[in-house]
Amino acid sequence: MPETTVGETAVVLSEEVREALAARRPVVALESTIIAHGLPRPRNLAVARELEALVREGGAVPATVAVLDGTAFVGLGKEQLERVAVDPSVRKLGHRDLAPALATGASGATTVSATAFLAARAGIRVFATGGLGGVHRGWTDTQDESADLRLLARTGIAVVCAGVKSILDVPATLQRLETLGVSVVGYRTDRFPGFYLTSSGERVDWTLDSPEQVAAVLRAQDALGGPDAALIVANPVPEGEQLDPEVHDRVLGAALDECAERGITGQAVTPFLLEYLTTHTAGASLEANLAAVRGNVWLAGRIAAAYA
Ligand code: PSU
Ligand code: MN
Repeated sequence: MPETTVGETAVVLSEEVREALAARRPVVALESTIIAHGLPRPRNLAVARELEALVREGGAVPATVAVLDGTAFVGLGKEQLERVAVDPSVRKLGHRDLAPALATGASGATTVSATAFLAARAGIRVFATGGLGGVHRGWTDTQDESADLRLLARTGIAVVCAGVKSILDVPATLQRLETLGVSVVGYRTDRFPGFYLTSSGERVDWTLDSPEQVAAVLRAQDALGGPDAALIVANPVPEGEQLDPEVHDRVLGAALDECAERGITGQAVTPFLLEYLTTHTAGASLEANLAAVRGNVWLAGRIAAAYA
């Protein structure tokens, strides 16, 4: 294990991100776990680049977050982004893994929890991803609840997402978010999105219709003394691009059975289920996932621009 010194350079902002933040120009944080562990190779690298381009189209600077050789980077260069996408030794890092990774010189992609933490540290207010982690089905037995929820409960960042992943127990996750004090708004919908599906069927209490309205909520958080928890901006995948709900329910059922049979637990659960769905829907779930992520990343750029 290489010895490293964790010093002031533990978190490094790219020059572009640093300059944008200093000039109060819009910046959008992007996570890297979806790239390294959520999408099949080699498509993942193309998607990583495309997402950064989409943020720019919205008028903001992309800040993809990852840990490389024991340093946390907010804003990746071309080669760094490539490494996250192609290097199979890149681990999956939640928030609790950051300190061990920094201390041991490890490299890893950051989940929502680790990304939200590092982005907020860097002074970034808007973050885009696909679907959040949450309370897993069968949680009463396994106690599997994504660390994303705990981090969102204590991090003042707006997360644009297509709800939480539909592989989860969605009502239980919404309940937890309520308990944790995380604000949830639907973007142009009064239904909580269902990740691959336009709607999870669950209601949301608030509906916002424009990036300016979302930016106004961020300013209201500031006026209330600064955000002490996240704002979830739940942006549904367009109905024409969602996964067929009947296919979704059938294949997800089989995926959950297989996951249990194979005894897959912990960090491996989410990547396993996502990959199973991609394979067993002949790629249709992947297209729906990508459509959701693209929409979120684009909207996040707009929100960041409206807030800056
Ligand atoms: N959204 C996607 N694909 C993903 C993820 C989110 O469209 O792969 C990742 C995020 O990084 C999220 C993680 O934080 O899945 C949740 O993993 P877990 O359930 O192990 O906490
Ligand atoms: Mn988990």
